[in-house]
Formats: sequence, structure tokens, C-alpha cells
Amino acid sequence: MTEQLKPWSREEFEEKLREKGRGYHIYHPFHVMMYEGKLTKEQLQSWVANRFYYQIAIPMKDAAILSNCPDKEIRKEWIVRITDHDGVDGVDGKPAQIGGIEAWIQLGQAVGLSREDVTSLKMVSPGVRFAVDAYINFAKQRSWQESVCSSLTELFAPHIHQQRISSWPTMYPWIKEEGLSYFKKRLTEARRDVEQGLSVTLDYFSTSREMQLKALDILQFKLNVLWAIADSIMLASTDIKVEGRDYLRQPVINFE
Ligand code: AHQ
Repeated sequence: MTEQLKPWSREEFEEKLREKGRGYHIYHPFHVMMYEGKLTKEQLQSWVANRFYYQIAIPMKDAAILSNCPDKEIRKEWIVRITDHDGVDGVDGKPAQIGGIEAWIQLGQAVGLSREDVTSLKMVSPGVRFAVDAYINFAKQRSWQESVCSSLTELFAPHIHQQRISSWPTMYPWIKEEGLSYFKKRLTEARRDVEQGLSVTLDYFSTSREMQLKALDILQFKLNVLWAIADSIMLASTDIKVEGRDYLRQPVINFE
């Protein structure tokens, strides 16, 4: 049926992509509680430790996209996403660049975790692993254009990074200021990333209404990945009381 419909104009298509922002994880109750200063120190620590699993996945996801992309010009632009996260060692007198993964570990230390608490992945919940692995596998198995499209949740990322930069010093004054450097770093990187991602998506998927609807479904898949990550972190870091009974989030099982 959709094949008879004309494709949306480039502007309309971009608007439809941006309208998907209504499902962005900034509206997830866990992130709303974070913004409102309602998270405990333990919940913030759990979020940082769990989200580390997503952060270390990004370069692998981007390398999967590169491995599927035959276009040298696209690869020359996309590859910077890997060094943004892995960093660059100082060579020939050039200064080293700290990457996002190291900055995230410093965020962990700023919220009171040890480097080992974060890098050991011992605090990462099964649901977070499942959602992040689904994102990496998507990038490995789908076309590079579809995986580029899935990265477009970053259309909405500067807003959530700015929220943290603006609210944490007031809401969580115990967090060391340097912990925010990751979010400040991403503000510019995300805006640059999205320019390329949007251009590829608007070009590749605008051949038909059916393809444009497919792009919206791909973006929804990634929105679901981010939402599922927040769901899992919220469950792993919140004491559950149901009908007056406390359910420990880490069940204490005494094997007699
Ligand atoms: O720190 C984030 C990041 O580096 C990326 C890369 C991009 C992608 O390729 O999917 N998405 C993304 C995101 C990052 N941070 C998330 C957050 O809430 O801190 C948001 C997330 C995104 O919007 O996709």
C-alpha cells in the first residue's frame, strides 16, 4: 500500500525523524528522576557502571559499520567516531587525546566508583548487556546505511547531555566537576556526528515512502535499545516494594 504513496520531501522526512524524539530516553522515568535530582548515589553509580557497557560498545559498533561500508569518503568521516571514544596516543610530539571511554571511567570515579568497579563490568545488568549486544549485532548484520540511520538517536543527545551539565552541579553537588567532561565532550561531537548521519539517511532512504517508513522503524529500534537500557538500570538499582512486601533487587539466596 505504501508503495503508491509519494515519498515525503527531504524536509518532511527530516521532520518525521525528529518527531521520533518523543520516544527518546530523556523521557524515561529514570532520566526524569536523574534530572530532578531524585536519584540516590547508589542509583547514579549503577547508571554510570551499566552505561559503561554501552560506551565500550560504540567503537565496536562503528567499526562494524566501517567494515560494511565500501565508500572511502564516508569511511574517512565516520572513522573519527572510533578515536573519539578510544582516544589517540601522543606521537611525534603531538598531544595525546583522551577518549570517551577513559572520560567515562573518570565519570565513574567522580561518582565514587573505583576504576575496577567500572572496567570489570561486574555491575552491568543482564538487560543492559542484552540491549547493547542487540545494537552491536544490528550494525554487524545490517547494511551500513541502516546502521548509520540507527545512530540518529543522537539528534536528541545534545539536549540530554546539556541537561546533565546544567543540573548535576545543583542536584548532585557531591559529584566532582571533572566527571562532567564526558558530556561536555559529546555536545560538540554529537552535533558533528548527526550532520553526517542525517545526510546519509535523508539521501539513502528518500527513494520511496516505504524506505522512509523503514528508516523510522530503524530509529525506533534504537530508541527501544536506549529505553531498555534505562529500564534495566532502573530495575537493578531500585528497591522494589509490592503490596507492602520489600523485594530485594539483589536477591539473597541462602543455599543450605
Ligand atoms: O555518549 C553517547 C554516544 O557516544 C553515542 C553515539 C551514538 C550512536 O552511535 O548510537 N549514540 C550515542 C549516545 C551517547 N550517549 C547517550 C546518553 O544519553 O548519554 C545518548 C546516545 C544516543 O542518543 O544514541
